[in-house]
Amino acid sequence: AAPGVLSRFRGALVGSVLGDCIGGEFEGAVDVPLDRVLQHLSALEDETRGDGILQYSDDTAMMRCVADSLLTRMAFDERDMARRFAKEFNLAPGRGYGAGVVQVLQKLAAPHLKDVFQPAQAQFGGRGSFGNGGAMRAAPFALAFKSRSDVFKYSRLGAMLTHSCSLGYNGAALQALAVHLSLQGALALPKEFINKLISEMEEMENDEKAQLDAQALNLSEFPYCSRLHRVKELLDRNSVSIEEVISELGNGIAALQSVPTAIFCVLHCLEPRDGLPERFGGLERTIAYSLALGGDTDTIACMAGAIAGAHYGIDSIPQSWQKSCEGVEEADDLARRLYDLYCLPQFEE
Ligand code: R7I
Ligand code: MG
Ligand code: MG
Repeated sequence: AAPGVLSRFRGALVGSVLGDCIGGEFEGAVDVPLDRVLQHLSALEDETRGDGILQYSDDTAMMRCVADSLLTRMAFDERDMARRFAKEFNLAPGRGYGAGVVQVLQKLAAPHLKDVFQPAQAQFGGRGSFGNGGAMRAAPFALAFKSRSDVFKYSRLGAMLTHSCSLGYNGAALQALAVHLSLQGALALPKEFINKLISEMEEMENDEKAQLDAQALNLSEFPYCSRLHRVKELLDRNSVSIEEVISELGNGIAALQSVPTAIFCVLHCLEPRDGLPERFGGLERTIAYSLALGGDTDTIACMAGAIAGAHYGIDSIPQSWQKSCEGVEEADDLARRLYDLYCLPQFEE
């Protein structure tokens, strides 16, 4: 039976934390043999290792700030969210933040900062960051807002607190949209799922700022749409190698090289795959496959984990995996509370 809505909410945030914690092992690795991935995953089943041994990184730390802010303010409040990012960074600066975003987080800590979007706009010579830091924390927007337009609007604004380049915030909106659709069961029809993403991104990228950024970075006119078309082509092939996925979609720290990749991982792993254990369910396959791509593995697995968790639900996630990762209980609690908020009629705008 298809999972219920609450199970999907919990699966989304827990799946995101698992991807971050489990994927951290291979972040930045160029070549990750599948054997090593499976070894890493089977070690999670070892009861003698102790609970919460795999620590979460900036991906989860910032996702928690987003969820906490939306829950406390019962709306998107940019000042509150910015303050939480800065406070969290100050408390635990060693969680593996991107090299550039650290400057933004330090500026956001200034008590009398007038415009909380300004520090992000000063990044990278004024163009802003195109990193995937906005996308990695975007899932809670899909759990907090019902309408697609609100999910879009607020996930973009939330990303703009650190990423003012359109590639950065549009990547966040794409990730939030993928979680939004997955929560509604849209992955039951994978072709329609990807077509919906493409048509929504066509509208989003048909925008002056998006076109200027794409031009300045020497990209095609509709960068996300063209990557999503490549996702579609790869899905249509009989067999796809890891090398092809990396060269067609990327596995890097830029949102453009990781959000469509994460979406591909989820779609590709809807079915059993050669080389992955038969006993694996879809969420386990998705995370294992994301790790095998190498590169920005914690973030790609975190984003793929959120989309897949929203599809398969919390009961698809092995207990041993949940016990191995720091912050799972907290993420589960945030998901339950976001579900309660989602069910409140007054939260509809
Ligand atoms: O995007 P961001 O928060 O980093 C997230 C990543 C995830 O993988 C996390 O797991 C963590 O490891 O970091 O942080 P940013 O510093 O804004 O962007 C990440 C990196 O992308 C930067 O440090 C740059 O190397 C690169 N980058 C750019 N390089 C040149 N020009 C981002 N934007 C630009 C740019 O405009
Ligand atoms: Mg990280
Ligand atoms: Mg990362």
